[in-house]
Amino acid sequence: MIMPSPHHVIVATDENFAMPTSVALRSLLLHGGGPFAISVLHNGISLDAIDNIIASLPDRDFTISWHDMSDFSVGASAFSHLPDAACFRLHVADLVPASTSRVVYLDGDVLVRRDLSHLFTVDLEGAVFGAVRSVNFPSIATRGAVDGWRELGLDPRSHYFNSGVLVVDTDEWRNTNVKAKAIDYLLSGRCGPCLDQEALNVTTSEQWFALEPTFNQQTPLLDDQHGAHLLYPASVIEAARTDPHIVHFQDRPKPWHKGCTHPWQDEWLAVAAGTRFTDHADLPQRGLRSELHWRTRRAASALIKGR
Ligand SMILES: [Mn+2]
Repeated sequence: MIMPSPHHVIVATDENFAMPTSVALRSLLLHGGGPFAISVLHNGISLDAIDNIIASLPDRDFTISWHDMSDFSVGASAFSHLPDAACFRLHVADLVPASTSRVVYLDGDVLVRRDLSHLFTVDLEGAVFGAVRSVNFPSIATRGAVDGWRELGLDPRSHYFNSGVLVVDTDEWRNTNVKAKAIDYLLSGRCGPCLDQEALNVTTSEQWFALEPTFNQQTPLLDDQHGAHLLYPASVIEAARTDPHIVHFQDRPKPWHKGCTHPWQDEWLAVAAGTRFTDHADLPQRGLRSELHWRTRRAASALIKGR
């Protein structure tokens, strides 16, 4: 009998992100597809955290492997404001068998809402990876995106992506030496606060494939401007706003923090309730009040901006 080849998924976490990572993986498995081969990159998390993540996953067809990346030198030591795990995605092509040509990387602060099979078959047209265009930073030259674009010789109009969801062609990634180039850029002293996201945008400018925004619903898409500046067809924006495949809780407060008013927090909490992680004192009770708060805030914002 020929077994279907597994869909490789990579996540990266530290001890603090173990709980949200378990929610992201649980939501992935609950929506079918697969079988999945999951690799978790971490910086020496506890056995309790590992046990809890495993016990949080539904009884589906998957394997899970653990990779301690503590020795990776581009991490917290160089960039003290972000955890090591934030740069681990650069290893995405090193941890899967050579026979695997595609890996999906997911941030720990995502909620999968639909079957992701499309991401494992979509034609990347020779690109190094697929990603979703950033809503905050529509192009390389947007202030704060790649402020050194001129010296780097980059086209200021080239689009900038959000690195929370990456569909990687591991052969192209290795062939174009993305990891080494991104690390060089991180260590060059030019890089801004978005770190490996900026480094990857510099390294692969014009070499990435644009996925539809439903695969990485970024929070600014939900405000009253609806990401109109990205000039997607209205139906594409509407699908990403109202019924996304992946919600990316990119801003704080995160759904596990007090004061979160994100409209998909309830769905995130429902998946979190099925995990082994139950003792987060910080988890708020979200009810009618916070729903009203969210709507009031959006309405007030619309009034202030006059639309
Ligand atoms: Mn994120």
